[in-house]
Amino acid sequence: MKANVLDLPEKEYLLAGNRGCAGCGLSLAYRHILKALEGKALVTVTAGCLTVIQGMYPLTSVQVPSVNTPFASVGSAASGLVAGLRALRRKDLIVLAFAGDGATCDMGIQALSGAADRATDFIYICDDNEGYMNTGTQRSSSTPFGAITSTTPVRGNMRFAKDMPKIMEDHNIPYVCTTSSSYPLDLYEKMRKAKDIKGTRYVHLYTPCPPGWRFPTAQTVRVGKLAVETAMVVLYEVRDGVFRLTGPSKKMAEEGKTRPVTDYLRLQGRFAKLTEQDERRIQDWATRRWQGYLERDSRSKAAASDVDAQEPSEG
Ligand SMILES: Cc1ncc(C[n+]2csc(CCOP(=O)(O)OP(=O)(O)O)c2C)c(N)n1
Ligand code: SF4
Repeated sequence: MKANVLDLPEKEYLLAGNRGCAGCGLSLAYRHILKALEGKALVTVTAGCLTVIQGMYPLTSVQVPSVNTPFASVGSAASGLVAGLRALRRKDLIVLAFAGDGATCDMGIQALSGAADRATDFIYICDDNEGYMNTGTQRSSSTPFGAITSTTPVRGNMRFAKDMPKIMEDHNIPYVCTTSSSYPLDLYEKMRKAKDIKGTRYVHLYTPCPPGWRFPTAQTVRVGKLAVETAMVVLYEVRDGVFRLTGPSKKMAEEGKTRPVTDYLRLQGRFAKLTEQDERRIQDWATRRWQGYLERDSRSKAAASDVDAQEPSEG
């Protein structure tokens, strides 16, 4: 059954007055993630905006236990925590590894790959704010083409982002999904689903960041929604190898509609130096990728109806 905003638990596990910037997509998302897990999580987190939001010892803004770990070892730290909980026969807690896109796509990819290869029973969330935001917006391999960062200040970033969810899909793990802080119900439902699956579950979470992306703090939800409506970000899940578009992306596929990428790009100061040719390249990239997702979605539907047709009819 689909979640409704009225179904969300009232209990808060991320407290108000934390150190996130005004309009931070990550703090909005983290609130819903902890609600979906009912606070029954043992979190391991790398240095980044979430460590700051969670607070510095002896203060904390969260009501869940949390371990800070170096960038390169969050996958290994999670494996150790899973083994520790097993030894203690604690079945009530889920290990949640949480890391930014710099920590995931650049520095921690090998330990994450190893944990997935060992079928470690945990949820990994890559919080993708498309750069090293906590240290002042450096480029990561998940930064989009054309974005100005403090390490690509002149022309902007000249490479398209690494497709991290696709890399995780190729580890043949039971669950991979993409979601966004601008769609809290989509995020909540996917977290509830991930919670009940055994093995490695990978969640790629897009979180707009007002200071890093250079837009007004009141526009966070709008910017995240425009990313999806222009197909710069596509929401989907892959359950046991079966791909399907979800939520707003599924609706866009049914209606055959996407908005031009300019609607998304022009709201953000980080894209201020794009030339017309750059914009065309980004539009082509988004259109080509979207087409690929539509084809995958249709193939999955066709395969499901083939199976239905082969089922012996009752009676
Ligand atoms: C080994 C090491 N190098 C550098 C740093 C400094 N540092 C702290 S947070 C951070 C940025 C992390 O970026 P990302 O993983 O994308 O997370 P975000 O800050 O965007 O949440 C860096 C470089 C560090 N803590 N440890
Ligand atoms: S820099 Fe960006 S991601 Fe980090 S706390 Fe501020 S708004 Fe959130």
